[in-house]
Amino acid sequence: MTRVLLRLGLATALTAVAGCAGEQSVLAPGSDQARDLLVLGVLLTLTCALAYLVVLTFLSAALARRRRTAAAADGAGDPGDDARLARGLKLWIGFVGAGVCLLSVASFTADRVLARPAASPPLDVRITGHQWWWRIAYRDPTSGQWIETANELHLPLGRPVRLELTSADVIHSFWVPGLHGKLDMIPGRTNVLAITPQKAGWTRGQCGEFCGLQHAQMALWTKVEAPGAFDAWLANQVRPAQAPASPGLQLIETGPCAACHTVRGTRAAGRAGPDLTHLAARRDLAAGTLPFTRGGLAGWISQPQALKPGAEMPPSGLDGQQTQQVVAYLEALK
Ligand code: HEC
Ligand SMILES: [Cu+2]
Repeated sequence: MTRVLLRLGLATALTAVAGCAGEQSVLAPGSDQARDLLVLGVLLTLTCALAYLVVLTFLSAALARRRRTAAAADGAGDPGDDARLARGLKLWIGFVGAGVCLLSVASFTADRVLARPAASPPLDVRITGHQWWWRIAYRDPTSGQWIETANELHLPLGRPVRLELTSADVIHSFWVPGLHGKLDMIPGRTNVLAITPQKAGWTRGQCGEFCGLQHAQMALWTKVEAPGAFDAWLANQVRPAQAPASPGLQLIETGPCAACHTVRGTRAAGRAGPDLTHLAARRDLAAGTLPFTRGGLAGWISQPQALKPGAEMPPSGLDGQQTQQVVAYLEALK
């Protein structure tokens, strides 16, 4: 029995520890805000752990003492005990009071620091949660117009970013643990999150509020890159589709795809699904459901319901050759 319990405990602990590592981790802060939150989290945990240890120590001492008293024949207490108990209690109340004050000041300060406006004008990004994908909009630095992309967030290293978060349907939650805490995306309301990324590379985010059947397949890969690389990425996103006209484009423009998807620079201007203008520049399909590959793309277009049951996209109804043509066009949307 104890061995089973021991093994279960060990397995649980290992699973928990495994969850701490890797690409989606609170313990690997990649921004000023994530670091501040981690410092606060460590302080809270250590203070509570210390209080727990003190309680356990005194509990064990009390148990041992009771055994000793019971063993003594007369059972009379030591008069010095009461005085010691009173002193111990005063110390304990002092410790708890100081701990509560410390944690209140620390969390108040962290909150103020997180709410502080950016020192330089931030980059504005709007993110809208959808069942079950992310609409992302950036402002074109030259024209000032908002341009759209989806499902992959790019941020410049070292530059403050202001994220405006909302939802188009149910409550979702923006959660990229390497960059900040979780913030809900609520229909009809805009919540703002300030982030200054400090670590280049990919980090994974995930919708943090149960939002329906495919909530688990609503990932948000985020790439923090050097300002030059970010500007080049944004300049490319701003351009209309670069793929030449082809039978695939014709199928998209005349078929049902255009009712839901936009490919800027073509007649496809639907708004119900993700913008596809630079689809081939993304690493994944359908909010992290499958990697961007030719086979994945063909499978997704033919049978989205088999890959992400419930997704708001119907099967294309295209035959094999048409599917290949559409895939060839989409692959050229760099
Ligand atoms: C009824 C609206 C609708 C129609 C019609 C439709 N789609 Fe979609 N499409 C969506 C939605 C919604 C999503 C997001 C699904 C998700 O990830 O949960 C999507 C996702 C996609 C994606 C993945 C985008 C990304 O950012 O990863 C591709 C590619 C795509 N659709 C291509 C097509 C093509 C090609 C057609 C026509 C054959 C088509 N869609 C028809 C609504 C539609
Ligand atoms: Cu969700």
